[in-house]
Amino acid sequence: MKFPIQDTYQLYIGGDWQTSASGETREILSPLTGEKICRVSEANEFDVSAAVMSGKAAWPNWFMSGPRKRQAALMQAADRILEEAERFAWLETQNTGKPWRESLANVRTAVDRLRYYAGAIRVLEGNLQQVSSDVLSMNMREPLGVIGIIGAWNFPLNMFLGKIAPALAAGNAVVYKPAEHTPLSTLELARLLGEVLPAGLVNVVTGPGRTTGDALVNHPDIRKITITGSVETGRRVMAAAAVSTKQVTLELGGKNAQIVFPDADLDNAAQGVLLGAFLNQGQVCTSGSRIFVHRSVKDALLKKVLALVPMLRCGDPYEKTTNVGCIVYREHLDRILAAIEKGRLEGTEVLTGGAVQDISGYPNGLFVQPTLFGETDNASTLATREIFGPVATTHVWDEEEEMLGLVNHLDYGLAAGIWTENLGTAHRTAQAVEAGRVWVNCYNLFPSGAAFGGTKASGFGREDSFETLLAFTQVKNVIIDNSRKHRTFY
Ligand code: TXE
Repeated sequence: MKFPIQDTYQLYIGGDWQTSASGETREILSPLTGEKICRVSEANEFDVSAAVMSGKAAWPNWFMSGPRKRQAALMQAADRILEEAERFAWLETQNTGKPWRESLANVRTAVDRLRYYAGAIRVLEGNLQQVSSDVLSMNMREPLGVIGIIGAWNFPLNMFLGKIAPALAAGNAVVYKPAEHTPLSTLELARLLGEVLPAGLVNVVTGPGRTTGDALVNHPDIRKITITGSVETGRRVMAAAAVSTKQVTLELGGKNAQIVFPDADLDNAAQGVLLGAFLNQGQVCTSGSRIFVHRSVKDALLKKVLALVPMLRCGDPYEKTTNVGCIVYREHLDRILAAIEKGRLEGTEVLTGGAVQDISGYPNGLFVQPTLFGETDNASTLATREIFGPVATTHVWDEEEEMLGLVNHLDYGLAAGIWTENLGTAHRTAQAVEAGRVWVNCYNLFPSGAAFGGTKASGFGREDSFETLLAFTQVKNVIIDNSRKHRTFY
């Protein structure tokens, strides 16, 4: 299996490929081989402005075409993407190094998001109030205009489609900036979308956050910014967006706890703990990297978890049996290895993993072993900083109240997992944890319709749900007075 990749990608603006104003390009490297995959253009403020202008020209007609036509176009886009699912999955794996099977699952999830919002737009309604026999007040939902979207590199394909789908469904246009290292699937998807959607509705500008991203955030005609990234970047973007009174949605990662109660089904919990900590090589904002296990079941759980480790097959991502691929870029691999080393220096025992993984045929591949630390100091760097790699720590607890204090003491508040057979325990704990998403007896499920997002430093705003659609609209109130009577002020 192999699909074509262009040598150089230009910017996708107004339904066409355009050379960047500066003419500058950047090399995109394969995390599997370290070799160049392609080159992409670097957009500066003039390019961003051109993209915003084309969005501005496109969205009014798109909105006025009505929900039925918008639904049909989004459904058509979904069908077309699914027809080429294997190609998009292949491209995603080339650029990210994640297992091909996982990339394929990502394509299906993303297609489901398009279909979800295509359906949702048909039931999006305003409301009407009869103020008096003569006066009607109507609250009507309208789009915001042009939305600036900034993606991260861990799920490039999902992020692109999942973020643009509600914005487009609501009648907006988008200017999307993918992460520096992973623009490939986005650019190829933009080409396909251009065959189905009106020109100018979806624009893609590639380039660094500090220049291209910044130009997007500062552009006066962008009405809203939505970003997935680090806490530092999110705060910077929010501050910049305030200058031109833009709305923002921030999805900023986490340091998430998986809580195992004494009555948990330990076989289920052991599998879930592995999936929660190591899916996508741990490069997941919801990664369940802090495992809080009750002392009475600690040995039994760890024994089961360690027995399952051989099921994590790290290798050629295109092999059907591989379920652990590589890290997206070298500097990030170095950060992960440094975090592991720091953990060792802090005196924490490595129960499994802890080193790079040699994979035959990929001498330059960025592979690292799934790594589980034993009992970890809750105040250590290892236990408090988001590592965003396949690294998890064990935390043993005795008292529920104390455990919840430790779970909640970090600034992050994105996700948590609860493993128990008792519904009361599950319900009580789900309410007590400070997180926007709580899984009970499962982990890392992301169905369309389930509102996803964080609290505290993990950000705000919700994705993947009807709430998201609403957040890409604003309410316009229209009052109609049929009395023809001049009303007085009081
Ligand atoms: O993130 P950045 P990086 C966390 C994770 C990871 C760390 C660093 O812990 O190790 O962040 O990753 C764009 N104006 N997450 O350096 O810099 C940037 O170009 C506008 C968690 O990649 O936050 C990219 O497109 N945009 C996370 C995006 O922001 C700017 C996913 C994210 O990059 C910008 C990614 C600026 N000033 C990293 N600066 C999650 N929530 O899942 C950067 N960007």
